[in-house]
Amino acid sequence: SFFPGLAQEPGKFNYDESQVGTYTLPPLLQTTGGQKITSATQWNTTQRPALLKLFADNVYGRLPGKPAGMHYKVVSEDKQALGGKAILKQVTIYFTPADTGASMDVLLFLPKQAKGPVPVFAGLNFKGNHTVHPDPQIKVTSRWVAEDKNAGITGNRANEQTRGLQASRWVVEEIIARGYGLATAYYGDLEPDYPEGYKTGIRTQLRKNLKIQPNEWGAIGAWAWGMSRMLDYLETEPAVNAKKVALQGHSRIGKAALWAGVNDPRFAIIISNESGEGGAALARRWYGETVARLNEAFPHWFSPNYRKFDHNPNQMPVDQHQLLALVAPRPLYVASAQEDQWSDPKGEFLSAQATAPVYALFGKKGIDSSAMPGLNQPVGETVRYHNRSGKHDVTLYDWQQYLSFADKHFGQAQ
Ligand code: GTR
Repeated sequence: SFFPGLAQEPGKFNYDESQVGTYTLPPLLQTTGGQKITSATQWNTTQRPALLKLFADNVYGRLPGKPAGMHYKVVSEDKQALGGKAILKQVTIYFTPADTGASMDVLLFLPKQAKGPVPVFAGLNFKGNHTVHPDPQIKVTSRWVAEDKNAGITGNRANEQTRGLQASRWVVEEIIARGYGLATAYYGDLEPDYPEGYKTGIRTQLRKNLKIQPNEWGAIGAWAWGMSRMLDYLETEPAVNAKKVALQGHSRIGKAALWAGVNDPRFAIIISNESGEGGAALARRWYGETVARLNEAFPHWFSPNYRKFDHNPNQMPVDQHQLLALVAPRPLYVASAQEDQWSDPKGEFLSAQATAPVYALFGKKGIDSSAMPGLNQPVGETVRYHNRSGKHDVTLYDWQQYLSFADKHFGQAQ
């Protein structure tokens, strides 16, 4: 765990279905002023912008736009990666006109055999690009990384021994074999994940004399913003079909992927892998992690306004099913893991299921049944859900579902 003590602490929270109690979710198809939403046009012009603003002002904070002077530099390109099956490219995105200021290193794998621009999975990683795959040419991050005694990460510095450390979470060979590309960057390039991390991250780098406002973006906002900047770059890459970019995120990065996905309609598919509280899970359902615990453990993730709801999530003007509904009409995949009760699999399912009436406005089918599906049994069409057996993680099983989901909605990649 990133935060010592957390492994024991969640045991003190509610894991008893009989204690969840009752709650009323804020309506999807009615405005705060009481107006009923009955068409896709009304959703797009009235309800969607209103909800997006409520999430920005009360939960995640406001996002800035694309900075002027942003530019890209190719750092390396290998046309014979993965034993000749892939192109491996490393590109640095500079957020300012200078090549010395704020930047993000993108690692891109593309299938070699592609006949044209390919669909791509995009997402941020937790420990540096060099941990995504053991290929020795991938640059080892020089940024702050979280301590990990088991992996030999001490002094907040990455090392050669951590190459490929997270490879099981990215299944690069599988993604390439199915005809997709993969674009990833280290989330710490945007903001190091600790309470004071913003001081060296883009929130400070992009704005001198940052004074944190009540609806200021937090680290989740910074990571989400970086995802959109990665997409800006992908739009300039001729080998990529930027209209077919599926954004994937796990856990805290899953919360950020949802926030990026609802703000940036260019992302064609959104995938939340065990994003839990502050992500896909309903806040009003008292089970597993709570808003209070989230804000106490991670005071830098959300906007200061979110703290107002620490002890009364019922007072929030929104709940997370509304965030998921903002993905509509685009395909959305919400995934849970059974042993990850901290993320509240059922609360993630109910939230995904609740979006069905919004997808219906667009003639799309979400999840019909309100019954939690069995283990490893994905359900739903344009909104899909599974509860995988096993622990909090991203596995080959998860990726196989995402690849098939992308095949279905993008048309087979190869
Ligand atoms: C936990 C946190 C969760 C989730 C997770 C992760 O400590 O309580 O909300 O974000 O970290 O990112 O792995």
